[in-house]
Order: sequence, then structure tokens, then C-alpha cells
Amino acid sequence: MRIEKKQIEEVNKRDLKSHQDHYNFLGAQLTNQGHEVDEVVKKLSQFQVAIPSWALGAGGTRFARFSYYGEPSTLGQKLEDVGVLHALTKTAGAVSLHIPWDVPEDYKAISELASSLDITFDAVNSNTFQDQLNQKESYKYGSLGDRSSVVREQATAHNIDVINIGKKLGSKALTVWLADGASFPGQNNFQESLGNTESSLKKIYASLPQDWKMLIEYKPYEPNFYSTIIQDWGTSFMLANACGERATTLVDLGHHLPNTNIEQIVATLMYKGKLGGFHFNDSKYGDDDLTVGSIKPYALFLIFNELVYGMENNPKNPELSWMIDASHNLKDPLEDLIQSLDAIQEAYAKALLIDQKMLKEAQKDNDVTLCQEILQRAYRTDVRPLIAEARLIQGGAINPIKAYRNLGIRQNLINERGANSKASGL
Ligand code: LRH
Ligand code: MN
Repeated sequence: MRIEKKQIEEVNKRDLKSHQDHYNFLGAQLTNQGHEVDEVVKKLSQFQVAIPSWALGAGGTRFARFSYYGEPSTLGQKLEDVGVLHALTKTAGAVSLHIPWDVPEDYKAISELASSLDITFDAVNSNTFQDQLNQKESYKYGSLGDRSSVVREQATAHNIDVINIGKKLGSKALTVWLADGASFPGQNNFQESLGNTESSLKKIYASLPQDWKMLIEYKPYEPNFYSTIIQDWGTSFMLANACGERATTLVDLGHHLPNTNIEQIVATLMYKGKLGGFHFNDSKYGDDDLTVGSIKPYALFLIFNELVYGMENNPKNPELSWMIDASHNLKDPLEDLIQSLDAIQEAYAKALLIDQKMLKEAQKDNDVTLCQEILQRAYRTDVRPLIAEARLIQGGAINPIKAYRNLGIRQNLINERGANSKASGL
């Protein structure tokens, strides 16, 4: 399924006048406040987020999985769905593959399809948290950190295979997330597990092409429920430093214990030039993988405040990988991803409206009240006309959810693929 530009133009027609009124009104307001509105819109239009290939079908929990009809059952169909998201939002110009869930059968065909949809391949993800059919060694008790050198070698070899798959697709980054850990005290020797993990990561790093980066993702718990070897940003940061300059830390928003100050972690990693990228999602309790901005939109805004400051003041920090990592138990996966893309753009746009110079002044004067006023003036600005304009000037939809429904995309996918097609992934 492909969305043609003229289909979107048709849907936009009804909203064009009111959009222009809102945009002109907000533009005048922001210009009076000293903002370069065109600059903000340009930054929004250049901001591309990678869609996780494993989140284009219905997710599930250990209790149940309620299928969503017309799911993509091949990598080609997954790229088409990312193409639909990109055609409507113009901010989903990349996909992040998970191996072995998404090993291309025909690299040439997949690359041609991706470029015809104006999609690039962002980080590729290895998977040593599941056993594959006919796999020699099990990852039940660990992988890169396992006490058995045979298991570690198998897991290291898998990560190098993933790099080679990514190279054929033009990817420039490897994401390593390890489920490795223990569910009971005494099960593992912490130092032995950490040491094993460090030496395995170093071996993988040694195989990383010179123009690639390695993203080390941390997580406090699940599937292990007592300890996880790479449990927090500090452990990931330490391992990234042990590996080398192109090893960095990946922040998955759902991988933090309650009330963790994630924006401070972001600032700390950027200060040290070790922030590699994000897995955006939202959560109320654990790694809930909910729609971005659906639970804690202000926290996301504060994170983007640190990102905007860091992108301005930490030149040594590598270019960031912006990716979503979500799971859809109730919503149409494509609508859920559209809402996530919108929330990310909203947080970024609001953060771009923070008067950093005025904030610096107020901080210098310890004018705590004014500091909050400066942040919240930006946060309380309805930036939706800026995001719609950034989409519109690229041929996207003023209101993507409305366009998605008006164009009957889900029904078309069901007609094309049948109701019971099922996506690989989580
Ligand atoms: C682990 C994680 C990781 C992926 C997986 C799909 O919770 O966030 O990024 O490999 O989800
Ligand atoms: Mn993740």
C-alpha cells in the first residue's frame, strides 16, 4: 500500500484555511517574542525518527495478545507501513531492524523498496534474549555475560552477523540490549558477569566498521527480576568508555526505576559526549512501552530541553539516533506510532521555544521563579501549527490521524493482506 501525494493534498484541503490562520497567528506571537519561526519549522522538518520494525503489529503481554488486523507479515510489508507513516507525518524517514526477526531475503529489493519510500536504515538490533530454532547454545542464563565462554562466543558472533547485515543496508549503528542477569540472589557473581560482558562487548567493538557507532542499552529489570548486568546508565557509560570512542549509551525512556530524573541522565551523558540515542516511549510503572507523551509529556519536554541545550553546547557528543520503541496492546499500531511521532515533535518544538539566554540569566540571579516561568511559557505554547506546517511544506498531512482514517488505510491493509496476517516481533 502506498499513499500518493495528491491523496494527502485532497484530505488537507478541508483544514488548510484554519491551519494557515492558526499558523499566522502563532507565528506573529512567536516573532514578537524574538523567535525565528522559520528556523524552528526547518528544524522540525529535518527531525527524523526511526520506526521499530518490531512494533508494526499488535504487541502483547504474558497474559494475552489481541491481534490487530492487516498486520505486516513480511519485511517488505513492514517497510510499506513505515512508508505510510512517513508519507503522512514526514518525520518517520527511517526504520530500525531487529535481527533475526527482520533478516532481508533479497537485500537489493529491500534497499530499493526503502529508498522508493524515502526511508533509510537506522541502528540494527541484535537479539541474544531468545533462542532461535536449531541454536547450539541457549541464552537462558545469559549471553555476552554468560559464565560459559562457548555461549559468549556464540552471542558475540551473532552481533558481528548483525553488523554485516546492517552494512548491506547502509545502517551505521548497532544496538546491543542484554536481558542478561539473575532472578535470584546468589545465582550469579556480579563481577564475573560484568567482566564477561565487558570483554564480549570489546570483541564486538573491534569488529565495528570505522564509521559505525555502538549503542549500549541499559535496563533495570525484566526479564530478570533480581539483577540485570547492564542495569543503569552508569554501567552502560562505563562499558562504552571501556570499548572506545564510538561506543555510546542508548536511553530507553521506559528503562528507569520510578521517579528517575532522566533529563539529568541525558545532560550527564551529553556532557561526557557519550549519549548515542533514544528509544522513545512512555510508562506509568515499568517498561510499559506506551505511546510517547501519553503519561508524562512534561518529563519528555524537560528531556528535550537538555537535548536542545546539549546539541548547542556539546559538540563532542555524536549525532543522536532518534528511535521509537513501543508496543501496542490496544491501539492500531500505525495510529499509535503517529501519536508518538507527534508527541516527540511537540516536545522538541516546545523545547526550541525555551529562551535559553534568558534562562541562563535567571539561573545566574538564582531567580528560581523566573526559571520556571521561562520553561513553562514554552511548554504552555500550543505548537501544533508549527508541527503541521513542518509536515505540510514537505507534502505531509496537516492532521495525520484524520488523514489515516479518511483514507481508510487500515481497511485497505486488511483487504490487501487479509485479516489474520501477523507481524513478527514482540
Ligand atoms: C528491551 C527493549 C530493547 C529491544 C526490545 C524489543 O526492553 O527495549 O530495546 O531489543 O525492547
Ligand atoms: Mn528499547
